Amino acid sequence: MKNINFSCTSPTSDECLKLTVRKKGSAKQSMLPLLVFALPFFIFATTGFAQSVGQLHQIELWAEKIPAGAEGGSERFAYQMNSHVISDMDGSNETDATARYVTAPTIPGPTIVINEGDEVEITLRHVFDPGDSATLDQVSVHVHGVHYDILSDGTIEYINLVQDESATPTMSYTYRWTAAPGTAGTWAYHDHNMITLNGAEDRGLYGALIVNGAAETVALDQGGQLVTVPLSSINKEYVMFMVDDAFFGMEIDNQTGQQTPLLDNPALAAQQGSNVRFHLVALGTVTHNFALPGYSWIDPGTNLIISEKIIGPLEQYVFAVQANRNTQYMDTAFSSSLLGMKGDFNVIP
Ligand SMILES: [Cu+2]
Repeated sequence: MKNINFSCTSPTSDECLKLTVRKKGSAKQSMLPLLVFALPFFIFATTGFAQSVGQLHQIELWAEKIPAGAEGGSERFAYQMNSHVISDMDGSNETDATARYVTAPTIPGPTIVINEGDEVEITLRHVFDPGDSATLDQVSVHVHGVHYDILSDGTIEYINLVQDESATPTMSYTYRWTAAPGTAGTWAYHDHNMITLNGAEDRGLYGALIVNGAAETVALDQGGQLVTVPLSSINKEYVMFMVDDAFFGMEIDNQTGQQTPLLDNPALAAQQGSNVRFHLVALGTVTHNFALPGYSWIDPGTNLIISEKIIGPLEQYVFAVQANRNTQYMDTAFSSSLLGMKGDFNVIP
């Protein structure tokens, strides 16, 4: 009783007892309507959640050493999708999506496409050959944009103060990501632990995660006309990584889900009239100025029609166009243009 009525100087006085009783009674009276009022919402919220809950992606990713290019240079490493199984959260209704990916380690690594509300359980295996200089190294997956706890950061103990979160030659490591509401977007993932504290993304260990929003729409410029189309009308995705001196890409055919890695400054091709979404992901340290002459697009989150975009280190940018003319995509920033960061965008009649 003392705890209930703080305003009483003497808890045993008549006035205090009256106050306390009145408070207890009023509390009971006020709780009941609240419960009656809240219960339907609670039931609605739980069933609503059960219906709208996303899917579970169980992924096994390999990190491997690949042969250096003809031009030599330092050792290269790459991720390979070994298996990707999509199911309901309880593991029922499994679909095997592994056939979407090429059966080889690739730079860039596989693009993981999920929906807002989904969860990813990604097990990384370190599969370098014995004798490789990196054999004793740790390798990891560190992702941007989605939610995870400290054990899925993909960093080493020196950084995260908890433990090394790496696959080693003898142990795999499993990371768990949640594409919580608000995480829709295109995000980079990369190694954080091999060779340096910042990882070996510069040697090829990087890829993208696309989180498609619930009921997401895409704004398109159709001959100067601003139109909004559903995500399902996008025929092709181009994930274009801008490293410091070249574009590296991944093409995704949305009809089949099939992914094709595209090496440096690749030629892109799309059917006349088809809708193409670009996902630009800047890795490295320089600022880029992306342009697609002859095209303009809606700057997402605005109603502005623009025709080039500055993208800083570690930024990402997503926009869509309708293919209607041949051109070149390019980075017109001074040093990038000197390096020839551009490629063809061909439209197939
Ligand atoms: Cu990063």
